[in-house]
Amino acid sequence: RPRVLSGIQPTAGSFHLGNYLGAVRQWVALQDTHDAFYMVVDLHAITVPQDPAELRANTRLAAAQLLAAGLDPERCTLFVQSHVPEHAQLAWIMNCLTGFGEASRMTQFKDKSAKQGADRASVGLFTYPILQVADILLYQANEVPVGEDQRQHIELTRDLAERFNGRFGATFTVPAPHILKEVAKIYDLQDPAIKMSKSASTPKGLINLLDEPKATAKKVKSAVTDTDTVIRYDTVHKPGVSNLLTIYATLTGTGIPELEQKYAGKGYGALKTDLAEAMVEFVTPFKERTQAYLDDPETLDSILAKGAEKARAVAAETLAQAYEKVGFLPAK
Ligand code: AQP
Repeated sequence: RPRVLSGIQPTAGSFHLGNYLGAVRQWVALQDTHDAFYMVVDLHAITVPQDPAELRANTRLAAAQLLAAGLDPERCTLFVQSHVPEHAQLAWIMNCLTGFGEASRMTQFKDKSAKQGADRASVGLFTYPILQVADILLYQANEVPVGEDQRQHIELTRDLAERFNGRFGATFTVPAPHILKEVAKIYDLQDPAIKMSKSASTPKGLINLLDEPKATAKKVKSAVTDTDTVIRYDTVHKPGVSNLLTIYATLTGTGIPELEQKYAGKGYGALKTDLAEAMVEFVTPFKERTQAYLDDPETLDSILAKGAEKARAVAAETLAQAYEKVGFLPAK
């Protein structure tokens, strides 16, 4: 079976709809066809300041949401990044293989550091993509299921895998991005020119999966569309409507052409009402399942401990190979 690896940050509060449709939903599907490794990336989270108690709680919350979304510890390996020290160890080697200029070209760093003020951004935020490289290469992943915003980081991963292999001999699998075109970028409900994101979206533009279902329905109903009335998929002229169609089609497993037909001659109100209902149907049990995992932290922690053990077995083997290739003297 080909292998997949992906990660998600332990965000305060909740995953948002972009995280779910762009990434987590694919993770669930890939469990059946791939040897799947998924992690909560707490090392990545501390690239911006975190309250320690909240970080710990959010790490459990992220794991609970992943299980609620359909990850099954019997069919995939679910773990917490800091439980596997090899991530930081391989990241150091990768840091030393990356050019400063090369790292400086990462657009996500430019965006995020611009928001914080370049001087205040941490060096960790700068090297974040390189830690991501290590995350992926440690597991010899063939594919990495992510949203479009991660494409550049996967390119960097490929470059560094090839560079290491070229310099030291074949060691790492060169991974490919697994990005589903239709859902690669879910847009903000209030500003369909920007991606839905926890840092850039306003509360009304962002659907948090654990929000009150009623509040979510309200956000869908007040989504920005356009002054036209036709329900048609056209990302250039009708970005707001197209985004709603994408979300609706994916959540309900309906084709977009079918939806266009269904709403022919109907107004935006009808589409929004139906989508709001579909959203409520999705988030209500999701919220309940998440809570059930949170109410039983012992079970949750033991799932994560088993996941870490499985992950470490793979990561340690890859790291040992990399250490040997680089020329580190083995500890006797
Ligand atoms: N709007 C989106 N559409 C599709 N996919 C998305 N992802 C994020 N936003 C969208 C994908 O979600 C996965 C987990 O992402 P993360 O843990 O890196 O979270 P993030 O990127 O920090 O989420 P945000 O909201 O995008 O955060 P900020 O605001 O900090 O940039 C990834 O696979 C990502 O592609």
